[in-house]
Amino acid sequence: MTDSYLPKDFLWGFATASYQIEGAPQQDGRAESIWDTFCRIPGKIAGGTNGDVACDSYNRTAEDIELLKKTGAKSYRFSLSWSRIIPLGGRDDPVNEKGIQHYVKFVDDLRAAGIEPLITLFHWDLPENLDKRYGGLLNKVEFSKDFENYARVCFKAFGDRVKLWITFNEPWCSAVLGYSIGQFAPGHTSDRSKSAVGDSSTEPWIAGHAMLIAHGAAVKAYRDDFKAKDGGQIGITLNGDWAVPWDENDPKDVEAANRKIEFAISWFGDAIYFGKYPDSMRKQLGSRLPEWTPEEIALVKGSNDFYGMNHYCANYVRHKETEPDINDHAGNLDILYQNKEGVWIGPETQSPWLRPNPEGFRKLIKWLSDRYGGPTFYVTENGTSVKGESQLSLKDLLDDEFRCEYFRGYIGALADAHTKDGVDVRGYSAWSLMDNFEWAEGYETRFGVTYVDYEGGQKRHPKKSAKEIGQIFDKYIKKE
Ligand code: PNW
Repeated sequence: MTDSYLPKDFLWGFATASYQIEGAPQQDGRAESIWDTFCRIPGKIAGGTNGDVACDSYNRTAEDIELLKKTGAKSYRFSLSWSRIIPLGGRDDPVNEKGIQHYVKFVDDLRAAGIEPLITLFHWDLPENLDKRYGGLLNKVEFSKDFENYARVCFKAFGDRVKLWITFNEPWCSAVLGYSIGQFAPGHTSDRSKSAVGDSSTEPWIAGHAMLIAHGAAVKAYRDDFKAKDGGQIGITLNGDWAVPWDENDPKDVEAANRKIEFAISWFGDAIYFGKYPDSMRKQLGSRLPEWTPEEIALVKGSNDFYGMNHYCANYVRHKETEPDINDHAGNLDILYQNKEGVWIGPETQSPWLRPNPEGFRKLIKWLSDRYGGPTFYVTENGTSVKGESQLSLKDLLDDEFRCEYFRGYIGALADAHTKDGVDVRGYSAWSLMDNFEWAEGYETRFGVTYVDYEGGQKRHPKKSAKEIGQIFDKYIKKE
């Protein structure tokens, strides 16, 4: 038995994102986002699918709230579709009242069900028009002004009802997967065989800088004009895995493991908490990493009320002796699943990048807490796919013991981090409430605690994990 616990009033629930669940791309005045156009590029999405229907959640909000209620969830993290709220995206473009009304009703219905909304403003689905108009994330001046305007429209419309705001979801993914590897929208890469556009030696760093400035601008707007009245909190959500040295006795591997985390997380975290980029990044990237102006530092430094942490897995990391490649965005190292003793870091899942390792969660949240002066954390995503789940019969896949075990391990590790390491954590959103459009992996990879029968009228079938999560939290959350 464990003595570890989570605080009373701990806010636990589930997470989703607009493009992954909503469908209804043309309904009520929505215009296209970069993901609508990206999905049409042949070969980008497994099975040639897209988010046109997804879970049809835009038309099934009542059903989704019922699902949440059944789990006992206290909160729901979801993202707003910028393309529904300001279809053309820009600060001089019209606001779409129908889009606003949809989310106002959804938030009211959630609250009536006793579920606290956590809103993400940007979960990757940039209005296509802004990419066309000025290059989207590559134009920090235009992008940050338009993002601030969009954020203000949202604070004004929902601010009295929403107390937790997340500006950006995983800027690393937008920057690296969208502007270097080309695996995510808008699909830039300097490899001309994969894409006609892009310069992956500079674009990811430019896009990352633009998101940081836009985040800072939105936080300033909230603090200046909304926070006193609405009393909410605002922060950014950063993704990051734990890194374990391939050879614990090799100082170069130890350093590489640290460097991996700096390139993935401190890229954004150091900017927000210290107003600078990590030295390891400056050393490798030189002038390819943007310089900070004093105005930008003033905007970005100190711009988190809380740290939103997305976390899924751990990797072994081995340093490279060679000079870093100009496109290297990881920190001149190899990412491995097995160390030199032949030990796997965790079992296989359906996602090539995801190998569960709960101890890594405890270590990383402690690492972050130490580095950033003990901020308040909300874990905004954590979850797993299951190898071969899509091939199972309905009966077998609903019995998702692998996923239950994942949650037991990870939530236990979080309670240990809170109790034994003194980490201030107040909430947790499991990814995901239901199976959904898993970006480049299409619909084959499922992360839901609810099975969605896409061919069978979108019927939702709760898996075993949907019930189990509440029991796990019940075990850890203090009653008094
Ligand atoms: C996160 N990687 O994405 C996102 O926030 C979710 O939208 C997504 O569905 C979820 O994790 C599961 O994948 C990631 O390749 C996508 O390392 C890819 C990676 C990490 C996170």
